[in-house]
Amino acid sequence: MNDSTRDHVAIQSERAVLAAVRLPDSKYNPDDPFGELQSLVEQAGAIVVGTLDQMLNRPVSGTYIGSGKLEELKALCNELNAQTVIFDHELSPKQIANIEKVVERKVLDRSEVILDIFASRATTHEAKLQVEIAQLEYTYPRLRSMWSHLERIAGGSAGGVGTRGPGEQQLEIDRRLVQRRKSHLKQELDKIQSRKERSVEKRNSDNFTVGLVGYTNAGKSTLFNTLTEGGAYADDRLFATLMTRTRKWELGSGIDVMLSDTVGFVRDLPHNLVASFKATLEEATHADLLLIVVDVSDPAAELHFSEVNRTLDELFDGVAKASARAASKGVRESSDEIWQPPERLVLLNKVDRLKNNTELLIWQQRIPSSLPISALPGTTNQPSRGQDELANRVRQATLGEQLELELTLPMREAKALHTLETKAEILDRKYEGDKVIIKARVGSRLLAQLRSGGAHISTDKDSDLAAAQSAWREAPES
Ligand SMILES: Nc1nc2c(ncn2[C@@H]2O[C@H](COP(=O)(O)OP(=O)(O)O)[C@@H](O)[C@H]2O)c(=O)[nH]1
Ligand SMILES: [Mg+2]
Repeated sequence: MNDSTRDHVAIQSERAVLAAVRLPDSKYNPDDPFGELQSLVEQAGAIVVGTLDQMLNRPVSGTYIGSGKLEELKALCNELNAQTVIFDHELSPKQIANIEKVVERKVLDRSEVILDIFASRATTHEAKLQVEIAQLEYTYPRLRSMWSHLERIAGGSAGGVGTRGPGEQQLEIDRRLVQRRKSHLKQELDKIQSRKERSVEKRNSDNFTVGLVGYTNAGKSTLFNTLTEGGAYADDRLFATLMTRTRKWELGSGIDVMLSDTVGFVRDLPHNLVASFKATLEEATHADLLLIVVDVSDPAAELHFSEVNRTLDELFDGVAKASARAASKGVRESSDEIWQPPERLVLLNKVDRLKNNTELLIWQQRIPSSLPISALPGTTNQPSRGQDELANRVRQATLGEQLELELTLPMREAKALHTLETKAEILDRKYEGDKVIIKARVGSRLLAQLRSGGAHISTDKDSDLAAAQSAWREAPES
């Protein structure tokens, strides 16, 4: 396939200049006009060395950007020693060819960058198929113009940078190969999807898992790095569809959770990638807690927030129904495994960029449980904002709802006793024969975890708890 695509659309570690035309109806944050594209390009592994934009009432048809700006763009690339120019729009093959001719560098559009990110991250067979089909669909219509362009710059002879002038005949063969490949991939994808039971996998009960979700440029990766600084990467299968980074996050008091950074929402996601994105998000249903990161300094923040919530609601609704259906058919062995949606905590990020407090107050009124935060690491002059409170909230979530209970354990449950001493609040303790009776404030989730680990603990409220416990997936498999 390499011969029929531009052979180096991947931009890993290339120096890139970003370019954009701002039309009257363009969606962008005037305070951070290249923020979203920069986040995308960096996710694809390139280094952004410069930016250039132009206000226009409508795009110039042949080159999208004006001819004077195009010369400026070339000069900027020369000055900054850039290898690649990335436009914040979808460009036609002809436009790409025309721009490349002037700037004498590889030109990519926004969709190609997104495709590149998905291609480099797809891990499951299904995701790989989806991405390859998307690439064929996006690249295929561009072949003719691309090849004639490449032929021109290669002077009609074989060789040159990444070119092998294929000629008309070769072109026809390439097109047929692309079509054949595409229908083969689609068949294979159909097979996988019809086989795939939309089963609700049991969550990983060893680790409390936390997923970062939100739009691109919201600050997810920054927060991920700040919180887990220096931690080793863990190989976790949470979010396996598109490879994500997972690291241990130490919350203090001996409590660790696994934190995953995810591929973010993007505006105008190429339609043929929606399926892969949804599949990755679907894996978020297996997390214990989702941190929804919103860049409140972005004028589109409200739109982004409601889009994220709407998508999650839809997804969770679907999973809940599938889980209930499975339960009613008796597929489940016990009610312990009925799926519960992960908790959501909304993080109002980049509060340091807000010009006044009013906006923040409005957000906090709307979502009282939300947490203002700055994802940037703190400095001595400027301590980090909201991060300690975040750790507190997550620590609480790991323990579950606080219950005041009388617990009865055999003395030999030394490990469980130790865990209770460190993670619960012991109010009273007495010994009866070979049993310990403890009065404690204890998290329901902690208790369920201890029991699922095999500890024999009975409580004075076991009958009340039975119902509540069926909600915890860590509950013992009886
Ligand atoms: N001022 C400010 N900038 C932030 C904050 N969090 C993230 N950023 C910046 O926002 C940009 C996007 O962040 P990134 O973590 O890549 O976003 P992601 O796409 O959600 O992973 C980067 O330039 C960050 O430095 C914050 O709390 N305050
Ligand atoms: Mg990121």
